[in-house]
Amino acid sequence: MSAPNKSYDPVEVEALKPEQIERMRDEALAAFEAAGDLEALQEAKVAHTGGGSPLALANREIGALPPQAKAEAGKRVGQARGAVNKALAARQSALEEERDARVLVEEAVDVTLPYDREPAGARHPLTTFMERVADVFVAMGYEVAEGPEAEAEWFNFDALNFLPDHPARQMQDTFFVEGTTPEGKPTEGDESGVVLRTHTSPVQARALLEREAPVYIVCPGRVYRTDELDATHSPVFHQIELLAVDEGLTMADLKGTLDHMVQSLFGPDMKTRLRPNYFPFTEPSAEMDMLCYVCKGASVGDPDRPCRTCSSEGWIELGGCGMVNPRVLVACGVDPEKYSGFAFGFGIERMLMFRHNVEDMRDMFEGDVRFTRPFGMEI
Ligand code: FA5
Repeated sequence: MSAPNKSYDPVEVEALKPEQIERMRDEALAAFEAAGDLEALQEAKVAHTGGGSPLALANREIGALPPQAKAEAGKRVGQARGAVNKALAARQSALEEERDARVLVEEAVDVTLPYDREPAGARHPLTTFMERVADVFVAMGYEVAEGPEAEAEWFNFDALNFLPDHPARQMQDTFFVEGTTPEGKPTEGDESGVVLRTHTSPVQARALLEREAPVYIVCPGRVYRTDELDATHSPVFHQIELLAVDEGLTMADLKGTLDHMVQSLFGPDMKTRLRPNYFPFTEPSAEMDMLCYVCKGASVGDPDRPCRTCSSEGWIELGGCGMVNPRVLVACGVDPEKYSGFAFGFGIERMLMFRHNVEDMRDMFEGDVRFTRPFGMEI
C-alpha cells in the first residue's frame, strides 16, 4: 500500500476546488427550485445527492488528501452538502404542501349533494302483477291462500278428480319427487307420492278441507311442468287460481267475476268470453278469453288494421275455468246439494307477455335488470 503523497497539492484536485464545489451546490439548489412537483424533485434528489452525484464523487476524492487539505476540503464539501440537503428538505415540504392543498380542492366531497343517487332496484313484474290480480279479489272479500310447491299427488290429482290413467299423471308432464316409480305409478306401500305441483288447483282442495263453506280464496303461486323452455313455455311458471264456494253460485257469477277482473286490470270496456273445454275438476268447464285490450276486436277481418297482440283474432286466451265438479266438493267434505262453486286459473307469464308485448318468456327469468327496471315500482 503506498503512503500518502506528502507533496500532493489539494488545489490540483479539480473537483475539490472551491468554485467547483460552489457550482455543484448552486446547480443542485437550482435543480430543486426548478422541480415543479414531487416526482421531478425526486429525480433532482437522485442526481444531486445520490451516490453518483458530483458532490458525492468529490467527497470520495477527500480520502486521498493530506491531513490539512483533507480538513479544508472536508469542510467545504460538508457545508455544500448541508446546504443542498437543507434546500432539498425545504423544497420537499413546499411541494408537499402544494400537493395537499391541490388534493383538498380536487377531491373535495360536497356533502350537500343529494345522497340517493344509487339506482333504485325494481320488483319483478311477475311479483307486482300477481299482487295486483290478488288485490282485485282481496278488495271483493276474497282471502289469499297458499299451498306447498312439493305437493301430495292426492291434492294435485286425486282430490281434483284426475283418474289414475289421466295423461297429466304421466312422467312427461309431471315432476315426480318421491313415492313414485319411473312410470309415474305409486311405489309399493306409498298411498300418495309427492309431485311438484303442476297447477295451483290443489290449493282449492286444501282450502275446502281447511275452511267451512262459504269459501272465497285467491291463490297466486309457482307451478312446475316438464315443458321445454322456449319463447312461450317454461318448466317453472306462475298461475293464479280463484275459488268461490257458496250457496246458489252459478256460471253467471263466474262470468261476472271474470269480467270484473279484466275490467279492473285492463280498463272498463273489457269483457271475457267462454268456450267449452274439459277439466276433470270443473263441470261444465270452459276456456276463458278476454277481449284484446289493444284492438278491442277491431282488427278482426280488417286487413288494414292488423293487431300484433291478438294476431288479429280479437281475443286473447287467458286460462281455464268452470263450475267446481261436485266430485271435488264431496272429496273435500262439502255437501254438493247445498253448495256450488266456480273456479278459474291462468298463467301469469303469458298474461304479462300480452300486457307488455314481451316477445320471449325467457326474458322474464334471466334476471337482467334492464328487463325489470322499466317496469319500475307498481304501488
Ligand atoms: C290449468 O292448469 C288449470 N288448473 C286451470 C283451471 C283452474 C281450470 C281452475 C279450471 C278451474 P292449463 O293447463 O290450461 O289449466 O294451464 C293454465 C295456464 O297456464 C295456461 O293457459 C297458460 O297460460 C299457462 N301455462 C301452461 N303451461 C305453461 C308453461 N309451460 N309455461 C308458461 N305458462 C304455461
